[in-house]
Amino acid sequence: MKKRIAVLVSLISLILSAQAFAHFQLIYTPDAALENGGKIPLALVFTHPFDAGHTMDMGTPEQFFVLQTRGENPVKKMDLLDTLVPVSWQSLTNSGKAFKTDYTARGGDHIFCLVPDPYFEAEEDSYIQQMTKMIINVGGIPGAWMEPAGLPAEIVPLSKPYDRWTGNVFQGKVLYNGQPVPGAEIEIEYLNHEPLIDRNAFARKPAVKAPQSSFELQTIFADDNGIFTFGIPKAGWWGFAALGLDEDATHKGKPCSKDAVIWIKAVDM
Ligand SMILES: [Cu+2]
Repeated sequence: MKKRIAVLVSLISLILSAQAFAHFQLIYTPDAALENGGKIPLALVFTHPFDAGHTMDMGTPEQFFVLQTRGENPVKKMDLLDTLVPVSWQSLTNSGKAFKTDYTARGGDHIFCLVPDPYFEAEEDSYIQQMTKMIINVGGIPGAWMEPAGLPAEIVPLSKPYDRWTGNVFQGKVLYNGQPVPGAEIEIEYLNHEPLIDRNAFARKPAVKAPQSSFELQTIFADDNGIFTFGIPKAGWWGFAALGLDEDATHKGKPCSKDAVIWIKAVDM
């Protein structure tokens, strides 16, 4: 019996430690390429997207803003921090503090940028801060999706992030303080449980089932110029997280992983 409990405990800690590497800061809205402008919902959730697993409590973000870009017009920055409404988001295993807001999108690109409050991961006695971007377009009017947003850590798309067919590749460039990060490690997850934004919850039913846990969290590396390439196997939202971009970074005297996250949506042809 004791042995069985020991096996169980080590199994559980294995599962927990595997999960600990798959945090993803999400900025979610249902559609990336909109035909018409109007009000769209946004949800900020710090979670494990493939299995809609443990959802972490978010603190009040340091920054949340949108860059509105349209043709040659100057970029307009709009602060969205004050619009955020705290919610309790239900994962398949727990609930965590998250945020929601509504946003009125007009023609062009809208580059949403989030600098979260660093999250304390007690198990690792360190912090995680995932600077996150998500880009939508309204009406096919060109915008500045390819320009850096100026975040301390960020992934700059080299492929238009909202025009990917399933089977296309997505390319991005990892920057830290504006400089490319050679060989950056990038984790990739599929948003496998649809966020039910009205219910502050993930759908229980997954879109796909992984044959083995390696497939839940894919790993690739950037090249010497900080550029990575990923072939998109399925329609839906994909998250890319470049991890630990500054080995020396600390927060409140403890190590802090400075990560850059981007979300893109592919559709079937
Ligand atoms: Cu995790």
